[in-house]
Amino acid sequence: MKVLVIGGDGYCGWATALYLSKQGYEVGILDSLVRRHWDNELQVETLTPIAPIQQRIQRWRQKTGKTIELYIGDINNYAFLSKALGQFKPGAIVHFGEQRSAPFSMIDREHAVLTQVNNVVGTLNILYAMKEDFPDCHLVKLGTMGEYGTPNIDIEEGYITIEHNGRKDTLPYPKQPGSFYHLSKVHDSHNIHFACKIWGLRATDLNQGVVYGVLTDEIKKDPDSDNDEVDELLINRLDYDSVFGTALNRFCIQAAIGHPLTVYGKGGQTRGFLDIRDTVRCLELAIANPADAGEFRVFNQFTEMFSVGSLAEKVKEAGAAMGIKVQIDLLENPRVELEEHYFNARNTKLIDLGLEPHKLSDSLLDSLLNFATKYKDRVDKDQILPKVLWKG
Ligand code: NAD
Ligand code: USQ
Repeated sequence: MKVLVIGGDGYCGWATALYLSKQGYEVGILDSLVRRHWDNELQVETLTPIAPIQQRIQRWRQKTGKTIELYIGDINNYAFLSKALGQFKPGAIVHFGEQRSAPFSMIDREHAVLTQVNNVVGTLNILYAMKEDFPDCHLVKLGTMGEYGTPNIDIEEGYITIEHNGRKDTLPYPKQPGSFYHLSKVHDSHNIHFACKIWGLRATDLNQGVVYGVLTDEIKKDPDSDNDEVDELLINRLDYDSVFGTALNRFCIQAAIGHPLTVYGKGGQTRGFLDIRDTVRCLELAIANPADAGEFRVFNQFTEMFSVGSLAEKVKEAGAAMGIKVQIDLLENPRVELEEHYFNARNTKLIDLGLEPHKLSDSLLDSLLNFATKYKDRVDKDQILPKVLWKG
């Protein structure tokens, strides 16, 4: 089957494109490379030196004999998107191609507008292109667990059955997102749901939790060995700065450079997390088991729940075992969010399809800490502390 990975030059997209290619899918990557441009604008760099996309793809071909088609352009440009789809003719579209940082979306009005236009218009264009030319194609769209917020009841997978005044219905689960970025995902979900209903499109919304890790077999020098050495031309990005870096990845890199771990507020914020090796497998499972025509399916894509404070403690312990002394700082929270709350989300649908989770282990933390130590000279320490405040 032909799978177009939109956003395939990014963190989740690159790992997924290689994994699907290895599994025998015919893979295309579509990306505007705008993320590299945003890094330049913010003057931040991934911890790992990533090669240009053309070199990455060339290296993959050299190594495996597998070709990945490349389409460079913006999905907000409908003519470009429609032409690329016409050339590639996908059976499934995996859509990672969005502005994905909550702090980025909260910098100012311009960044909020950029985020919502980029994300909502891009997804709407994909829906129209599918309706026009590929009505049977399966859209696998990355949403986020943050769409739900932190309600004081259990979080279901997309829908909740409610009884009200003696009547009963199954309705989209209430959304209480915590940034203009997370809101863009809610808007996307509504648009996709509506398009499935009126045009009979098929879609899966993957409400993914926070992803950690960087090592997938495909980027290793020798994928069949236990040796963690990576191929420098295939290496994936690993963000650590306060705008694009995410909690656990940041904590490991902070530990490696001797910076106190930056826990925001009380640290009781609990989220769903998953290893990037499970991200790629979830995508494969969603593609291999497509939604029905007209179905808008929602899976919660995370494997474990942790509070950020407890993650910091785990990194401290792993550091101590490796002889790295780790300090934890409780910083004033730059965000507006609950710091102590109930959080219990269901995540059985992907497990039912066959996902075997990689639980967060000491060995994963060791490997991330080793990775961070290897590249620690590339860290710009000015990019660690948060600069974007939710209250402006
Ligand atoms: P990323 O920034 O590394 O990659 C996104 C890619 O999409 C980039 O290469 C970028 O150039 C491209 N892109 C953005 N807008 C585009 C456009 N208009 N046209 C074409 N290409 C465009 O992000 P990521 O961490 O790989 O996240 C991928 C997706 O997964 C996002 O939708 C994100 O919201 C979701 N997600 C990520 C995480 C995480 O922890 N990283 C967690 C949950 C959900
Ligand atoms: N946090 C800290 N210290 C830090 C960084 C973050 O305490 O140094 C806290 C935040 O305040 C928040 C939690 O950790 O409570 C998660 O923050 P994050 O930056 O790791 O993740 P978030 O902003 O939610 O966004 C990331 C991805 C986004 C994805 C989302 C999944 O960037 O694309 O949608 O994770 S989820 O969180 O489940 O919505």
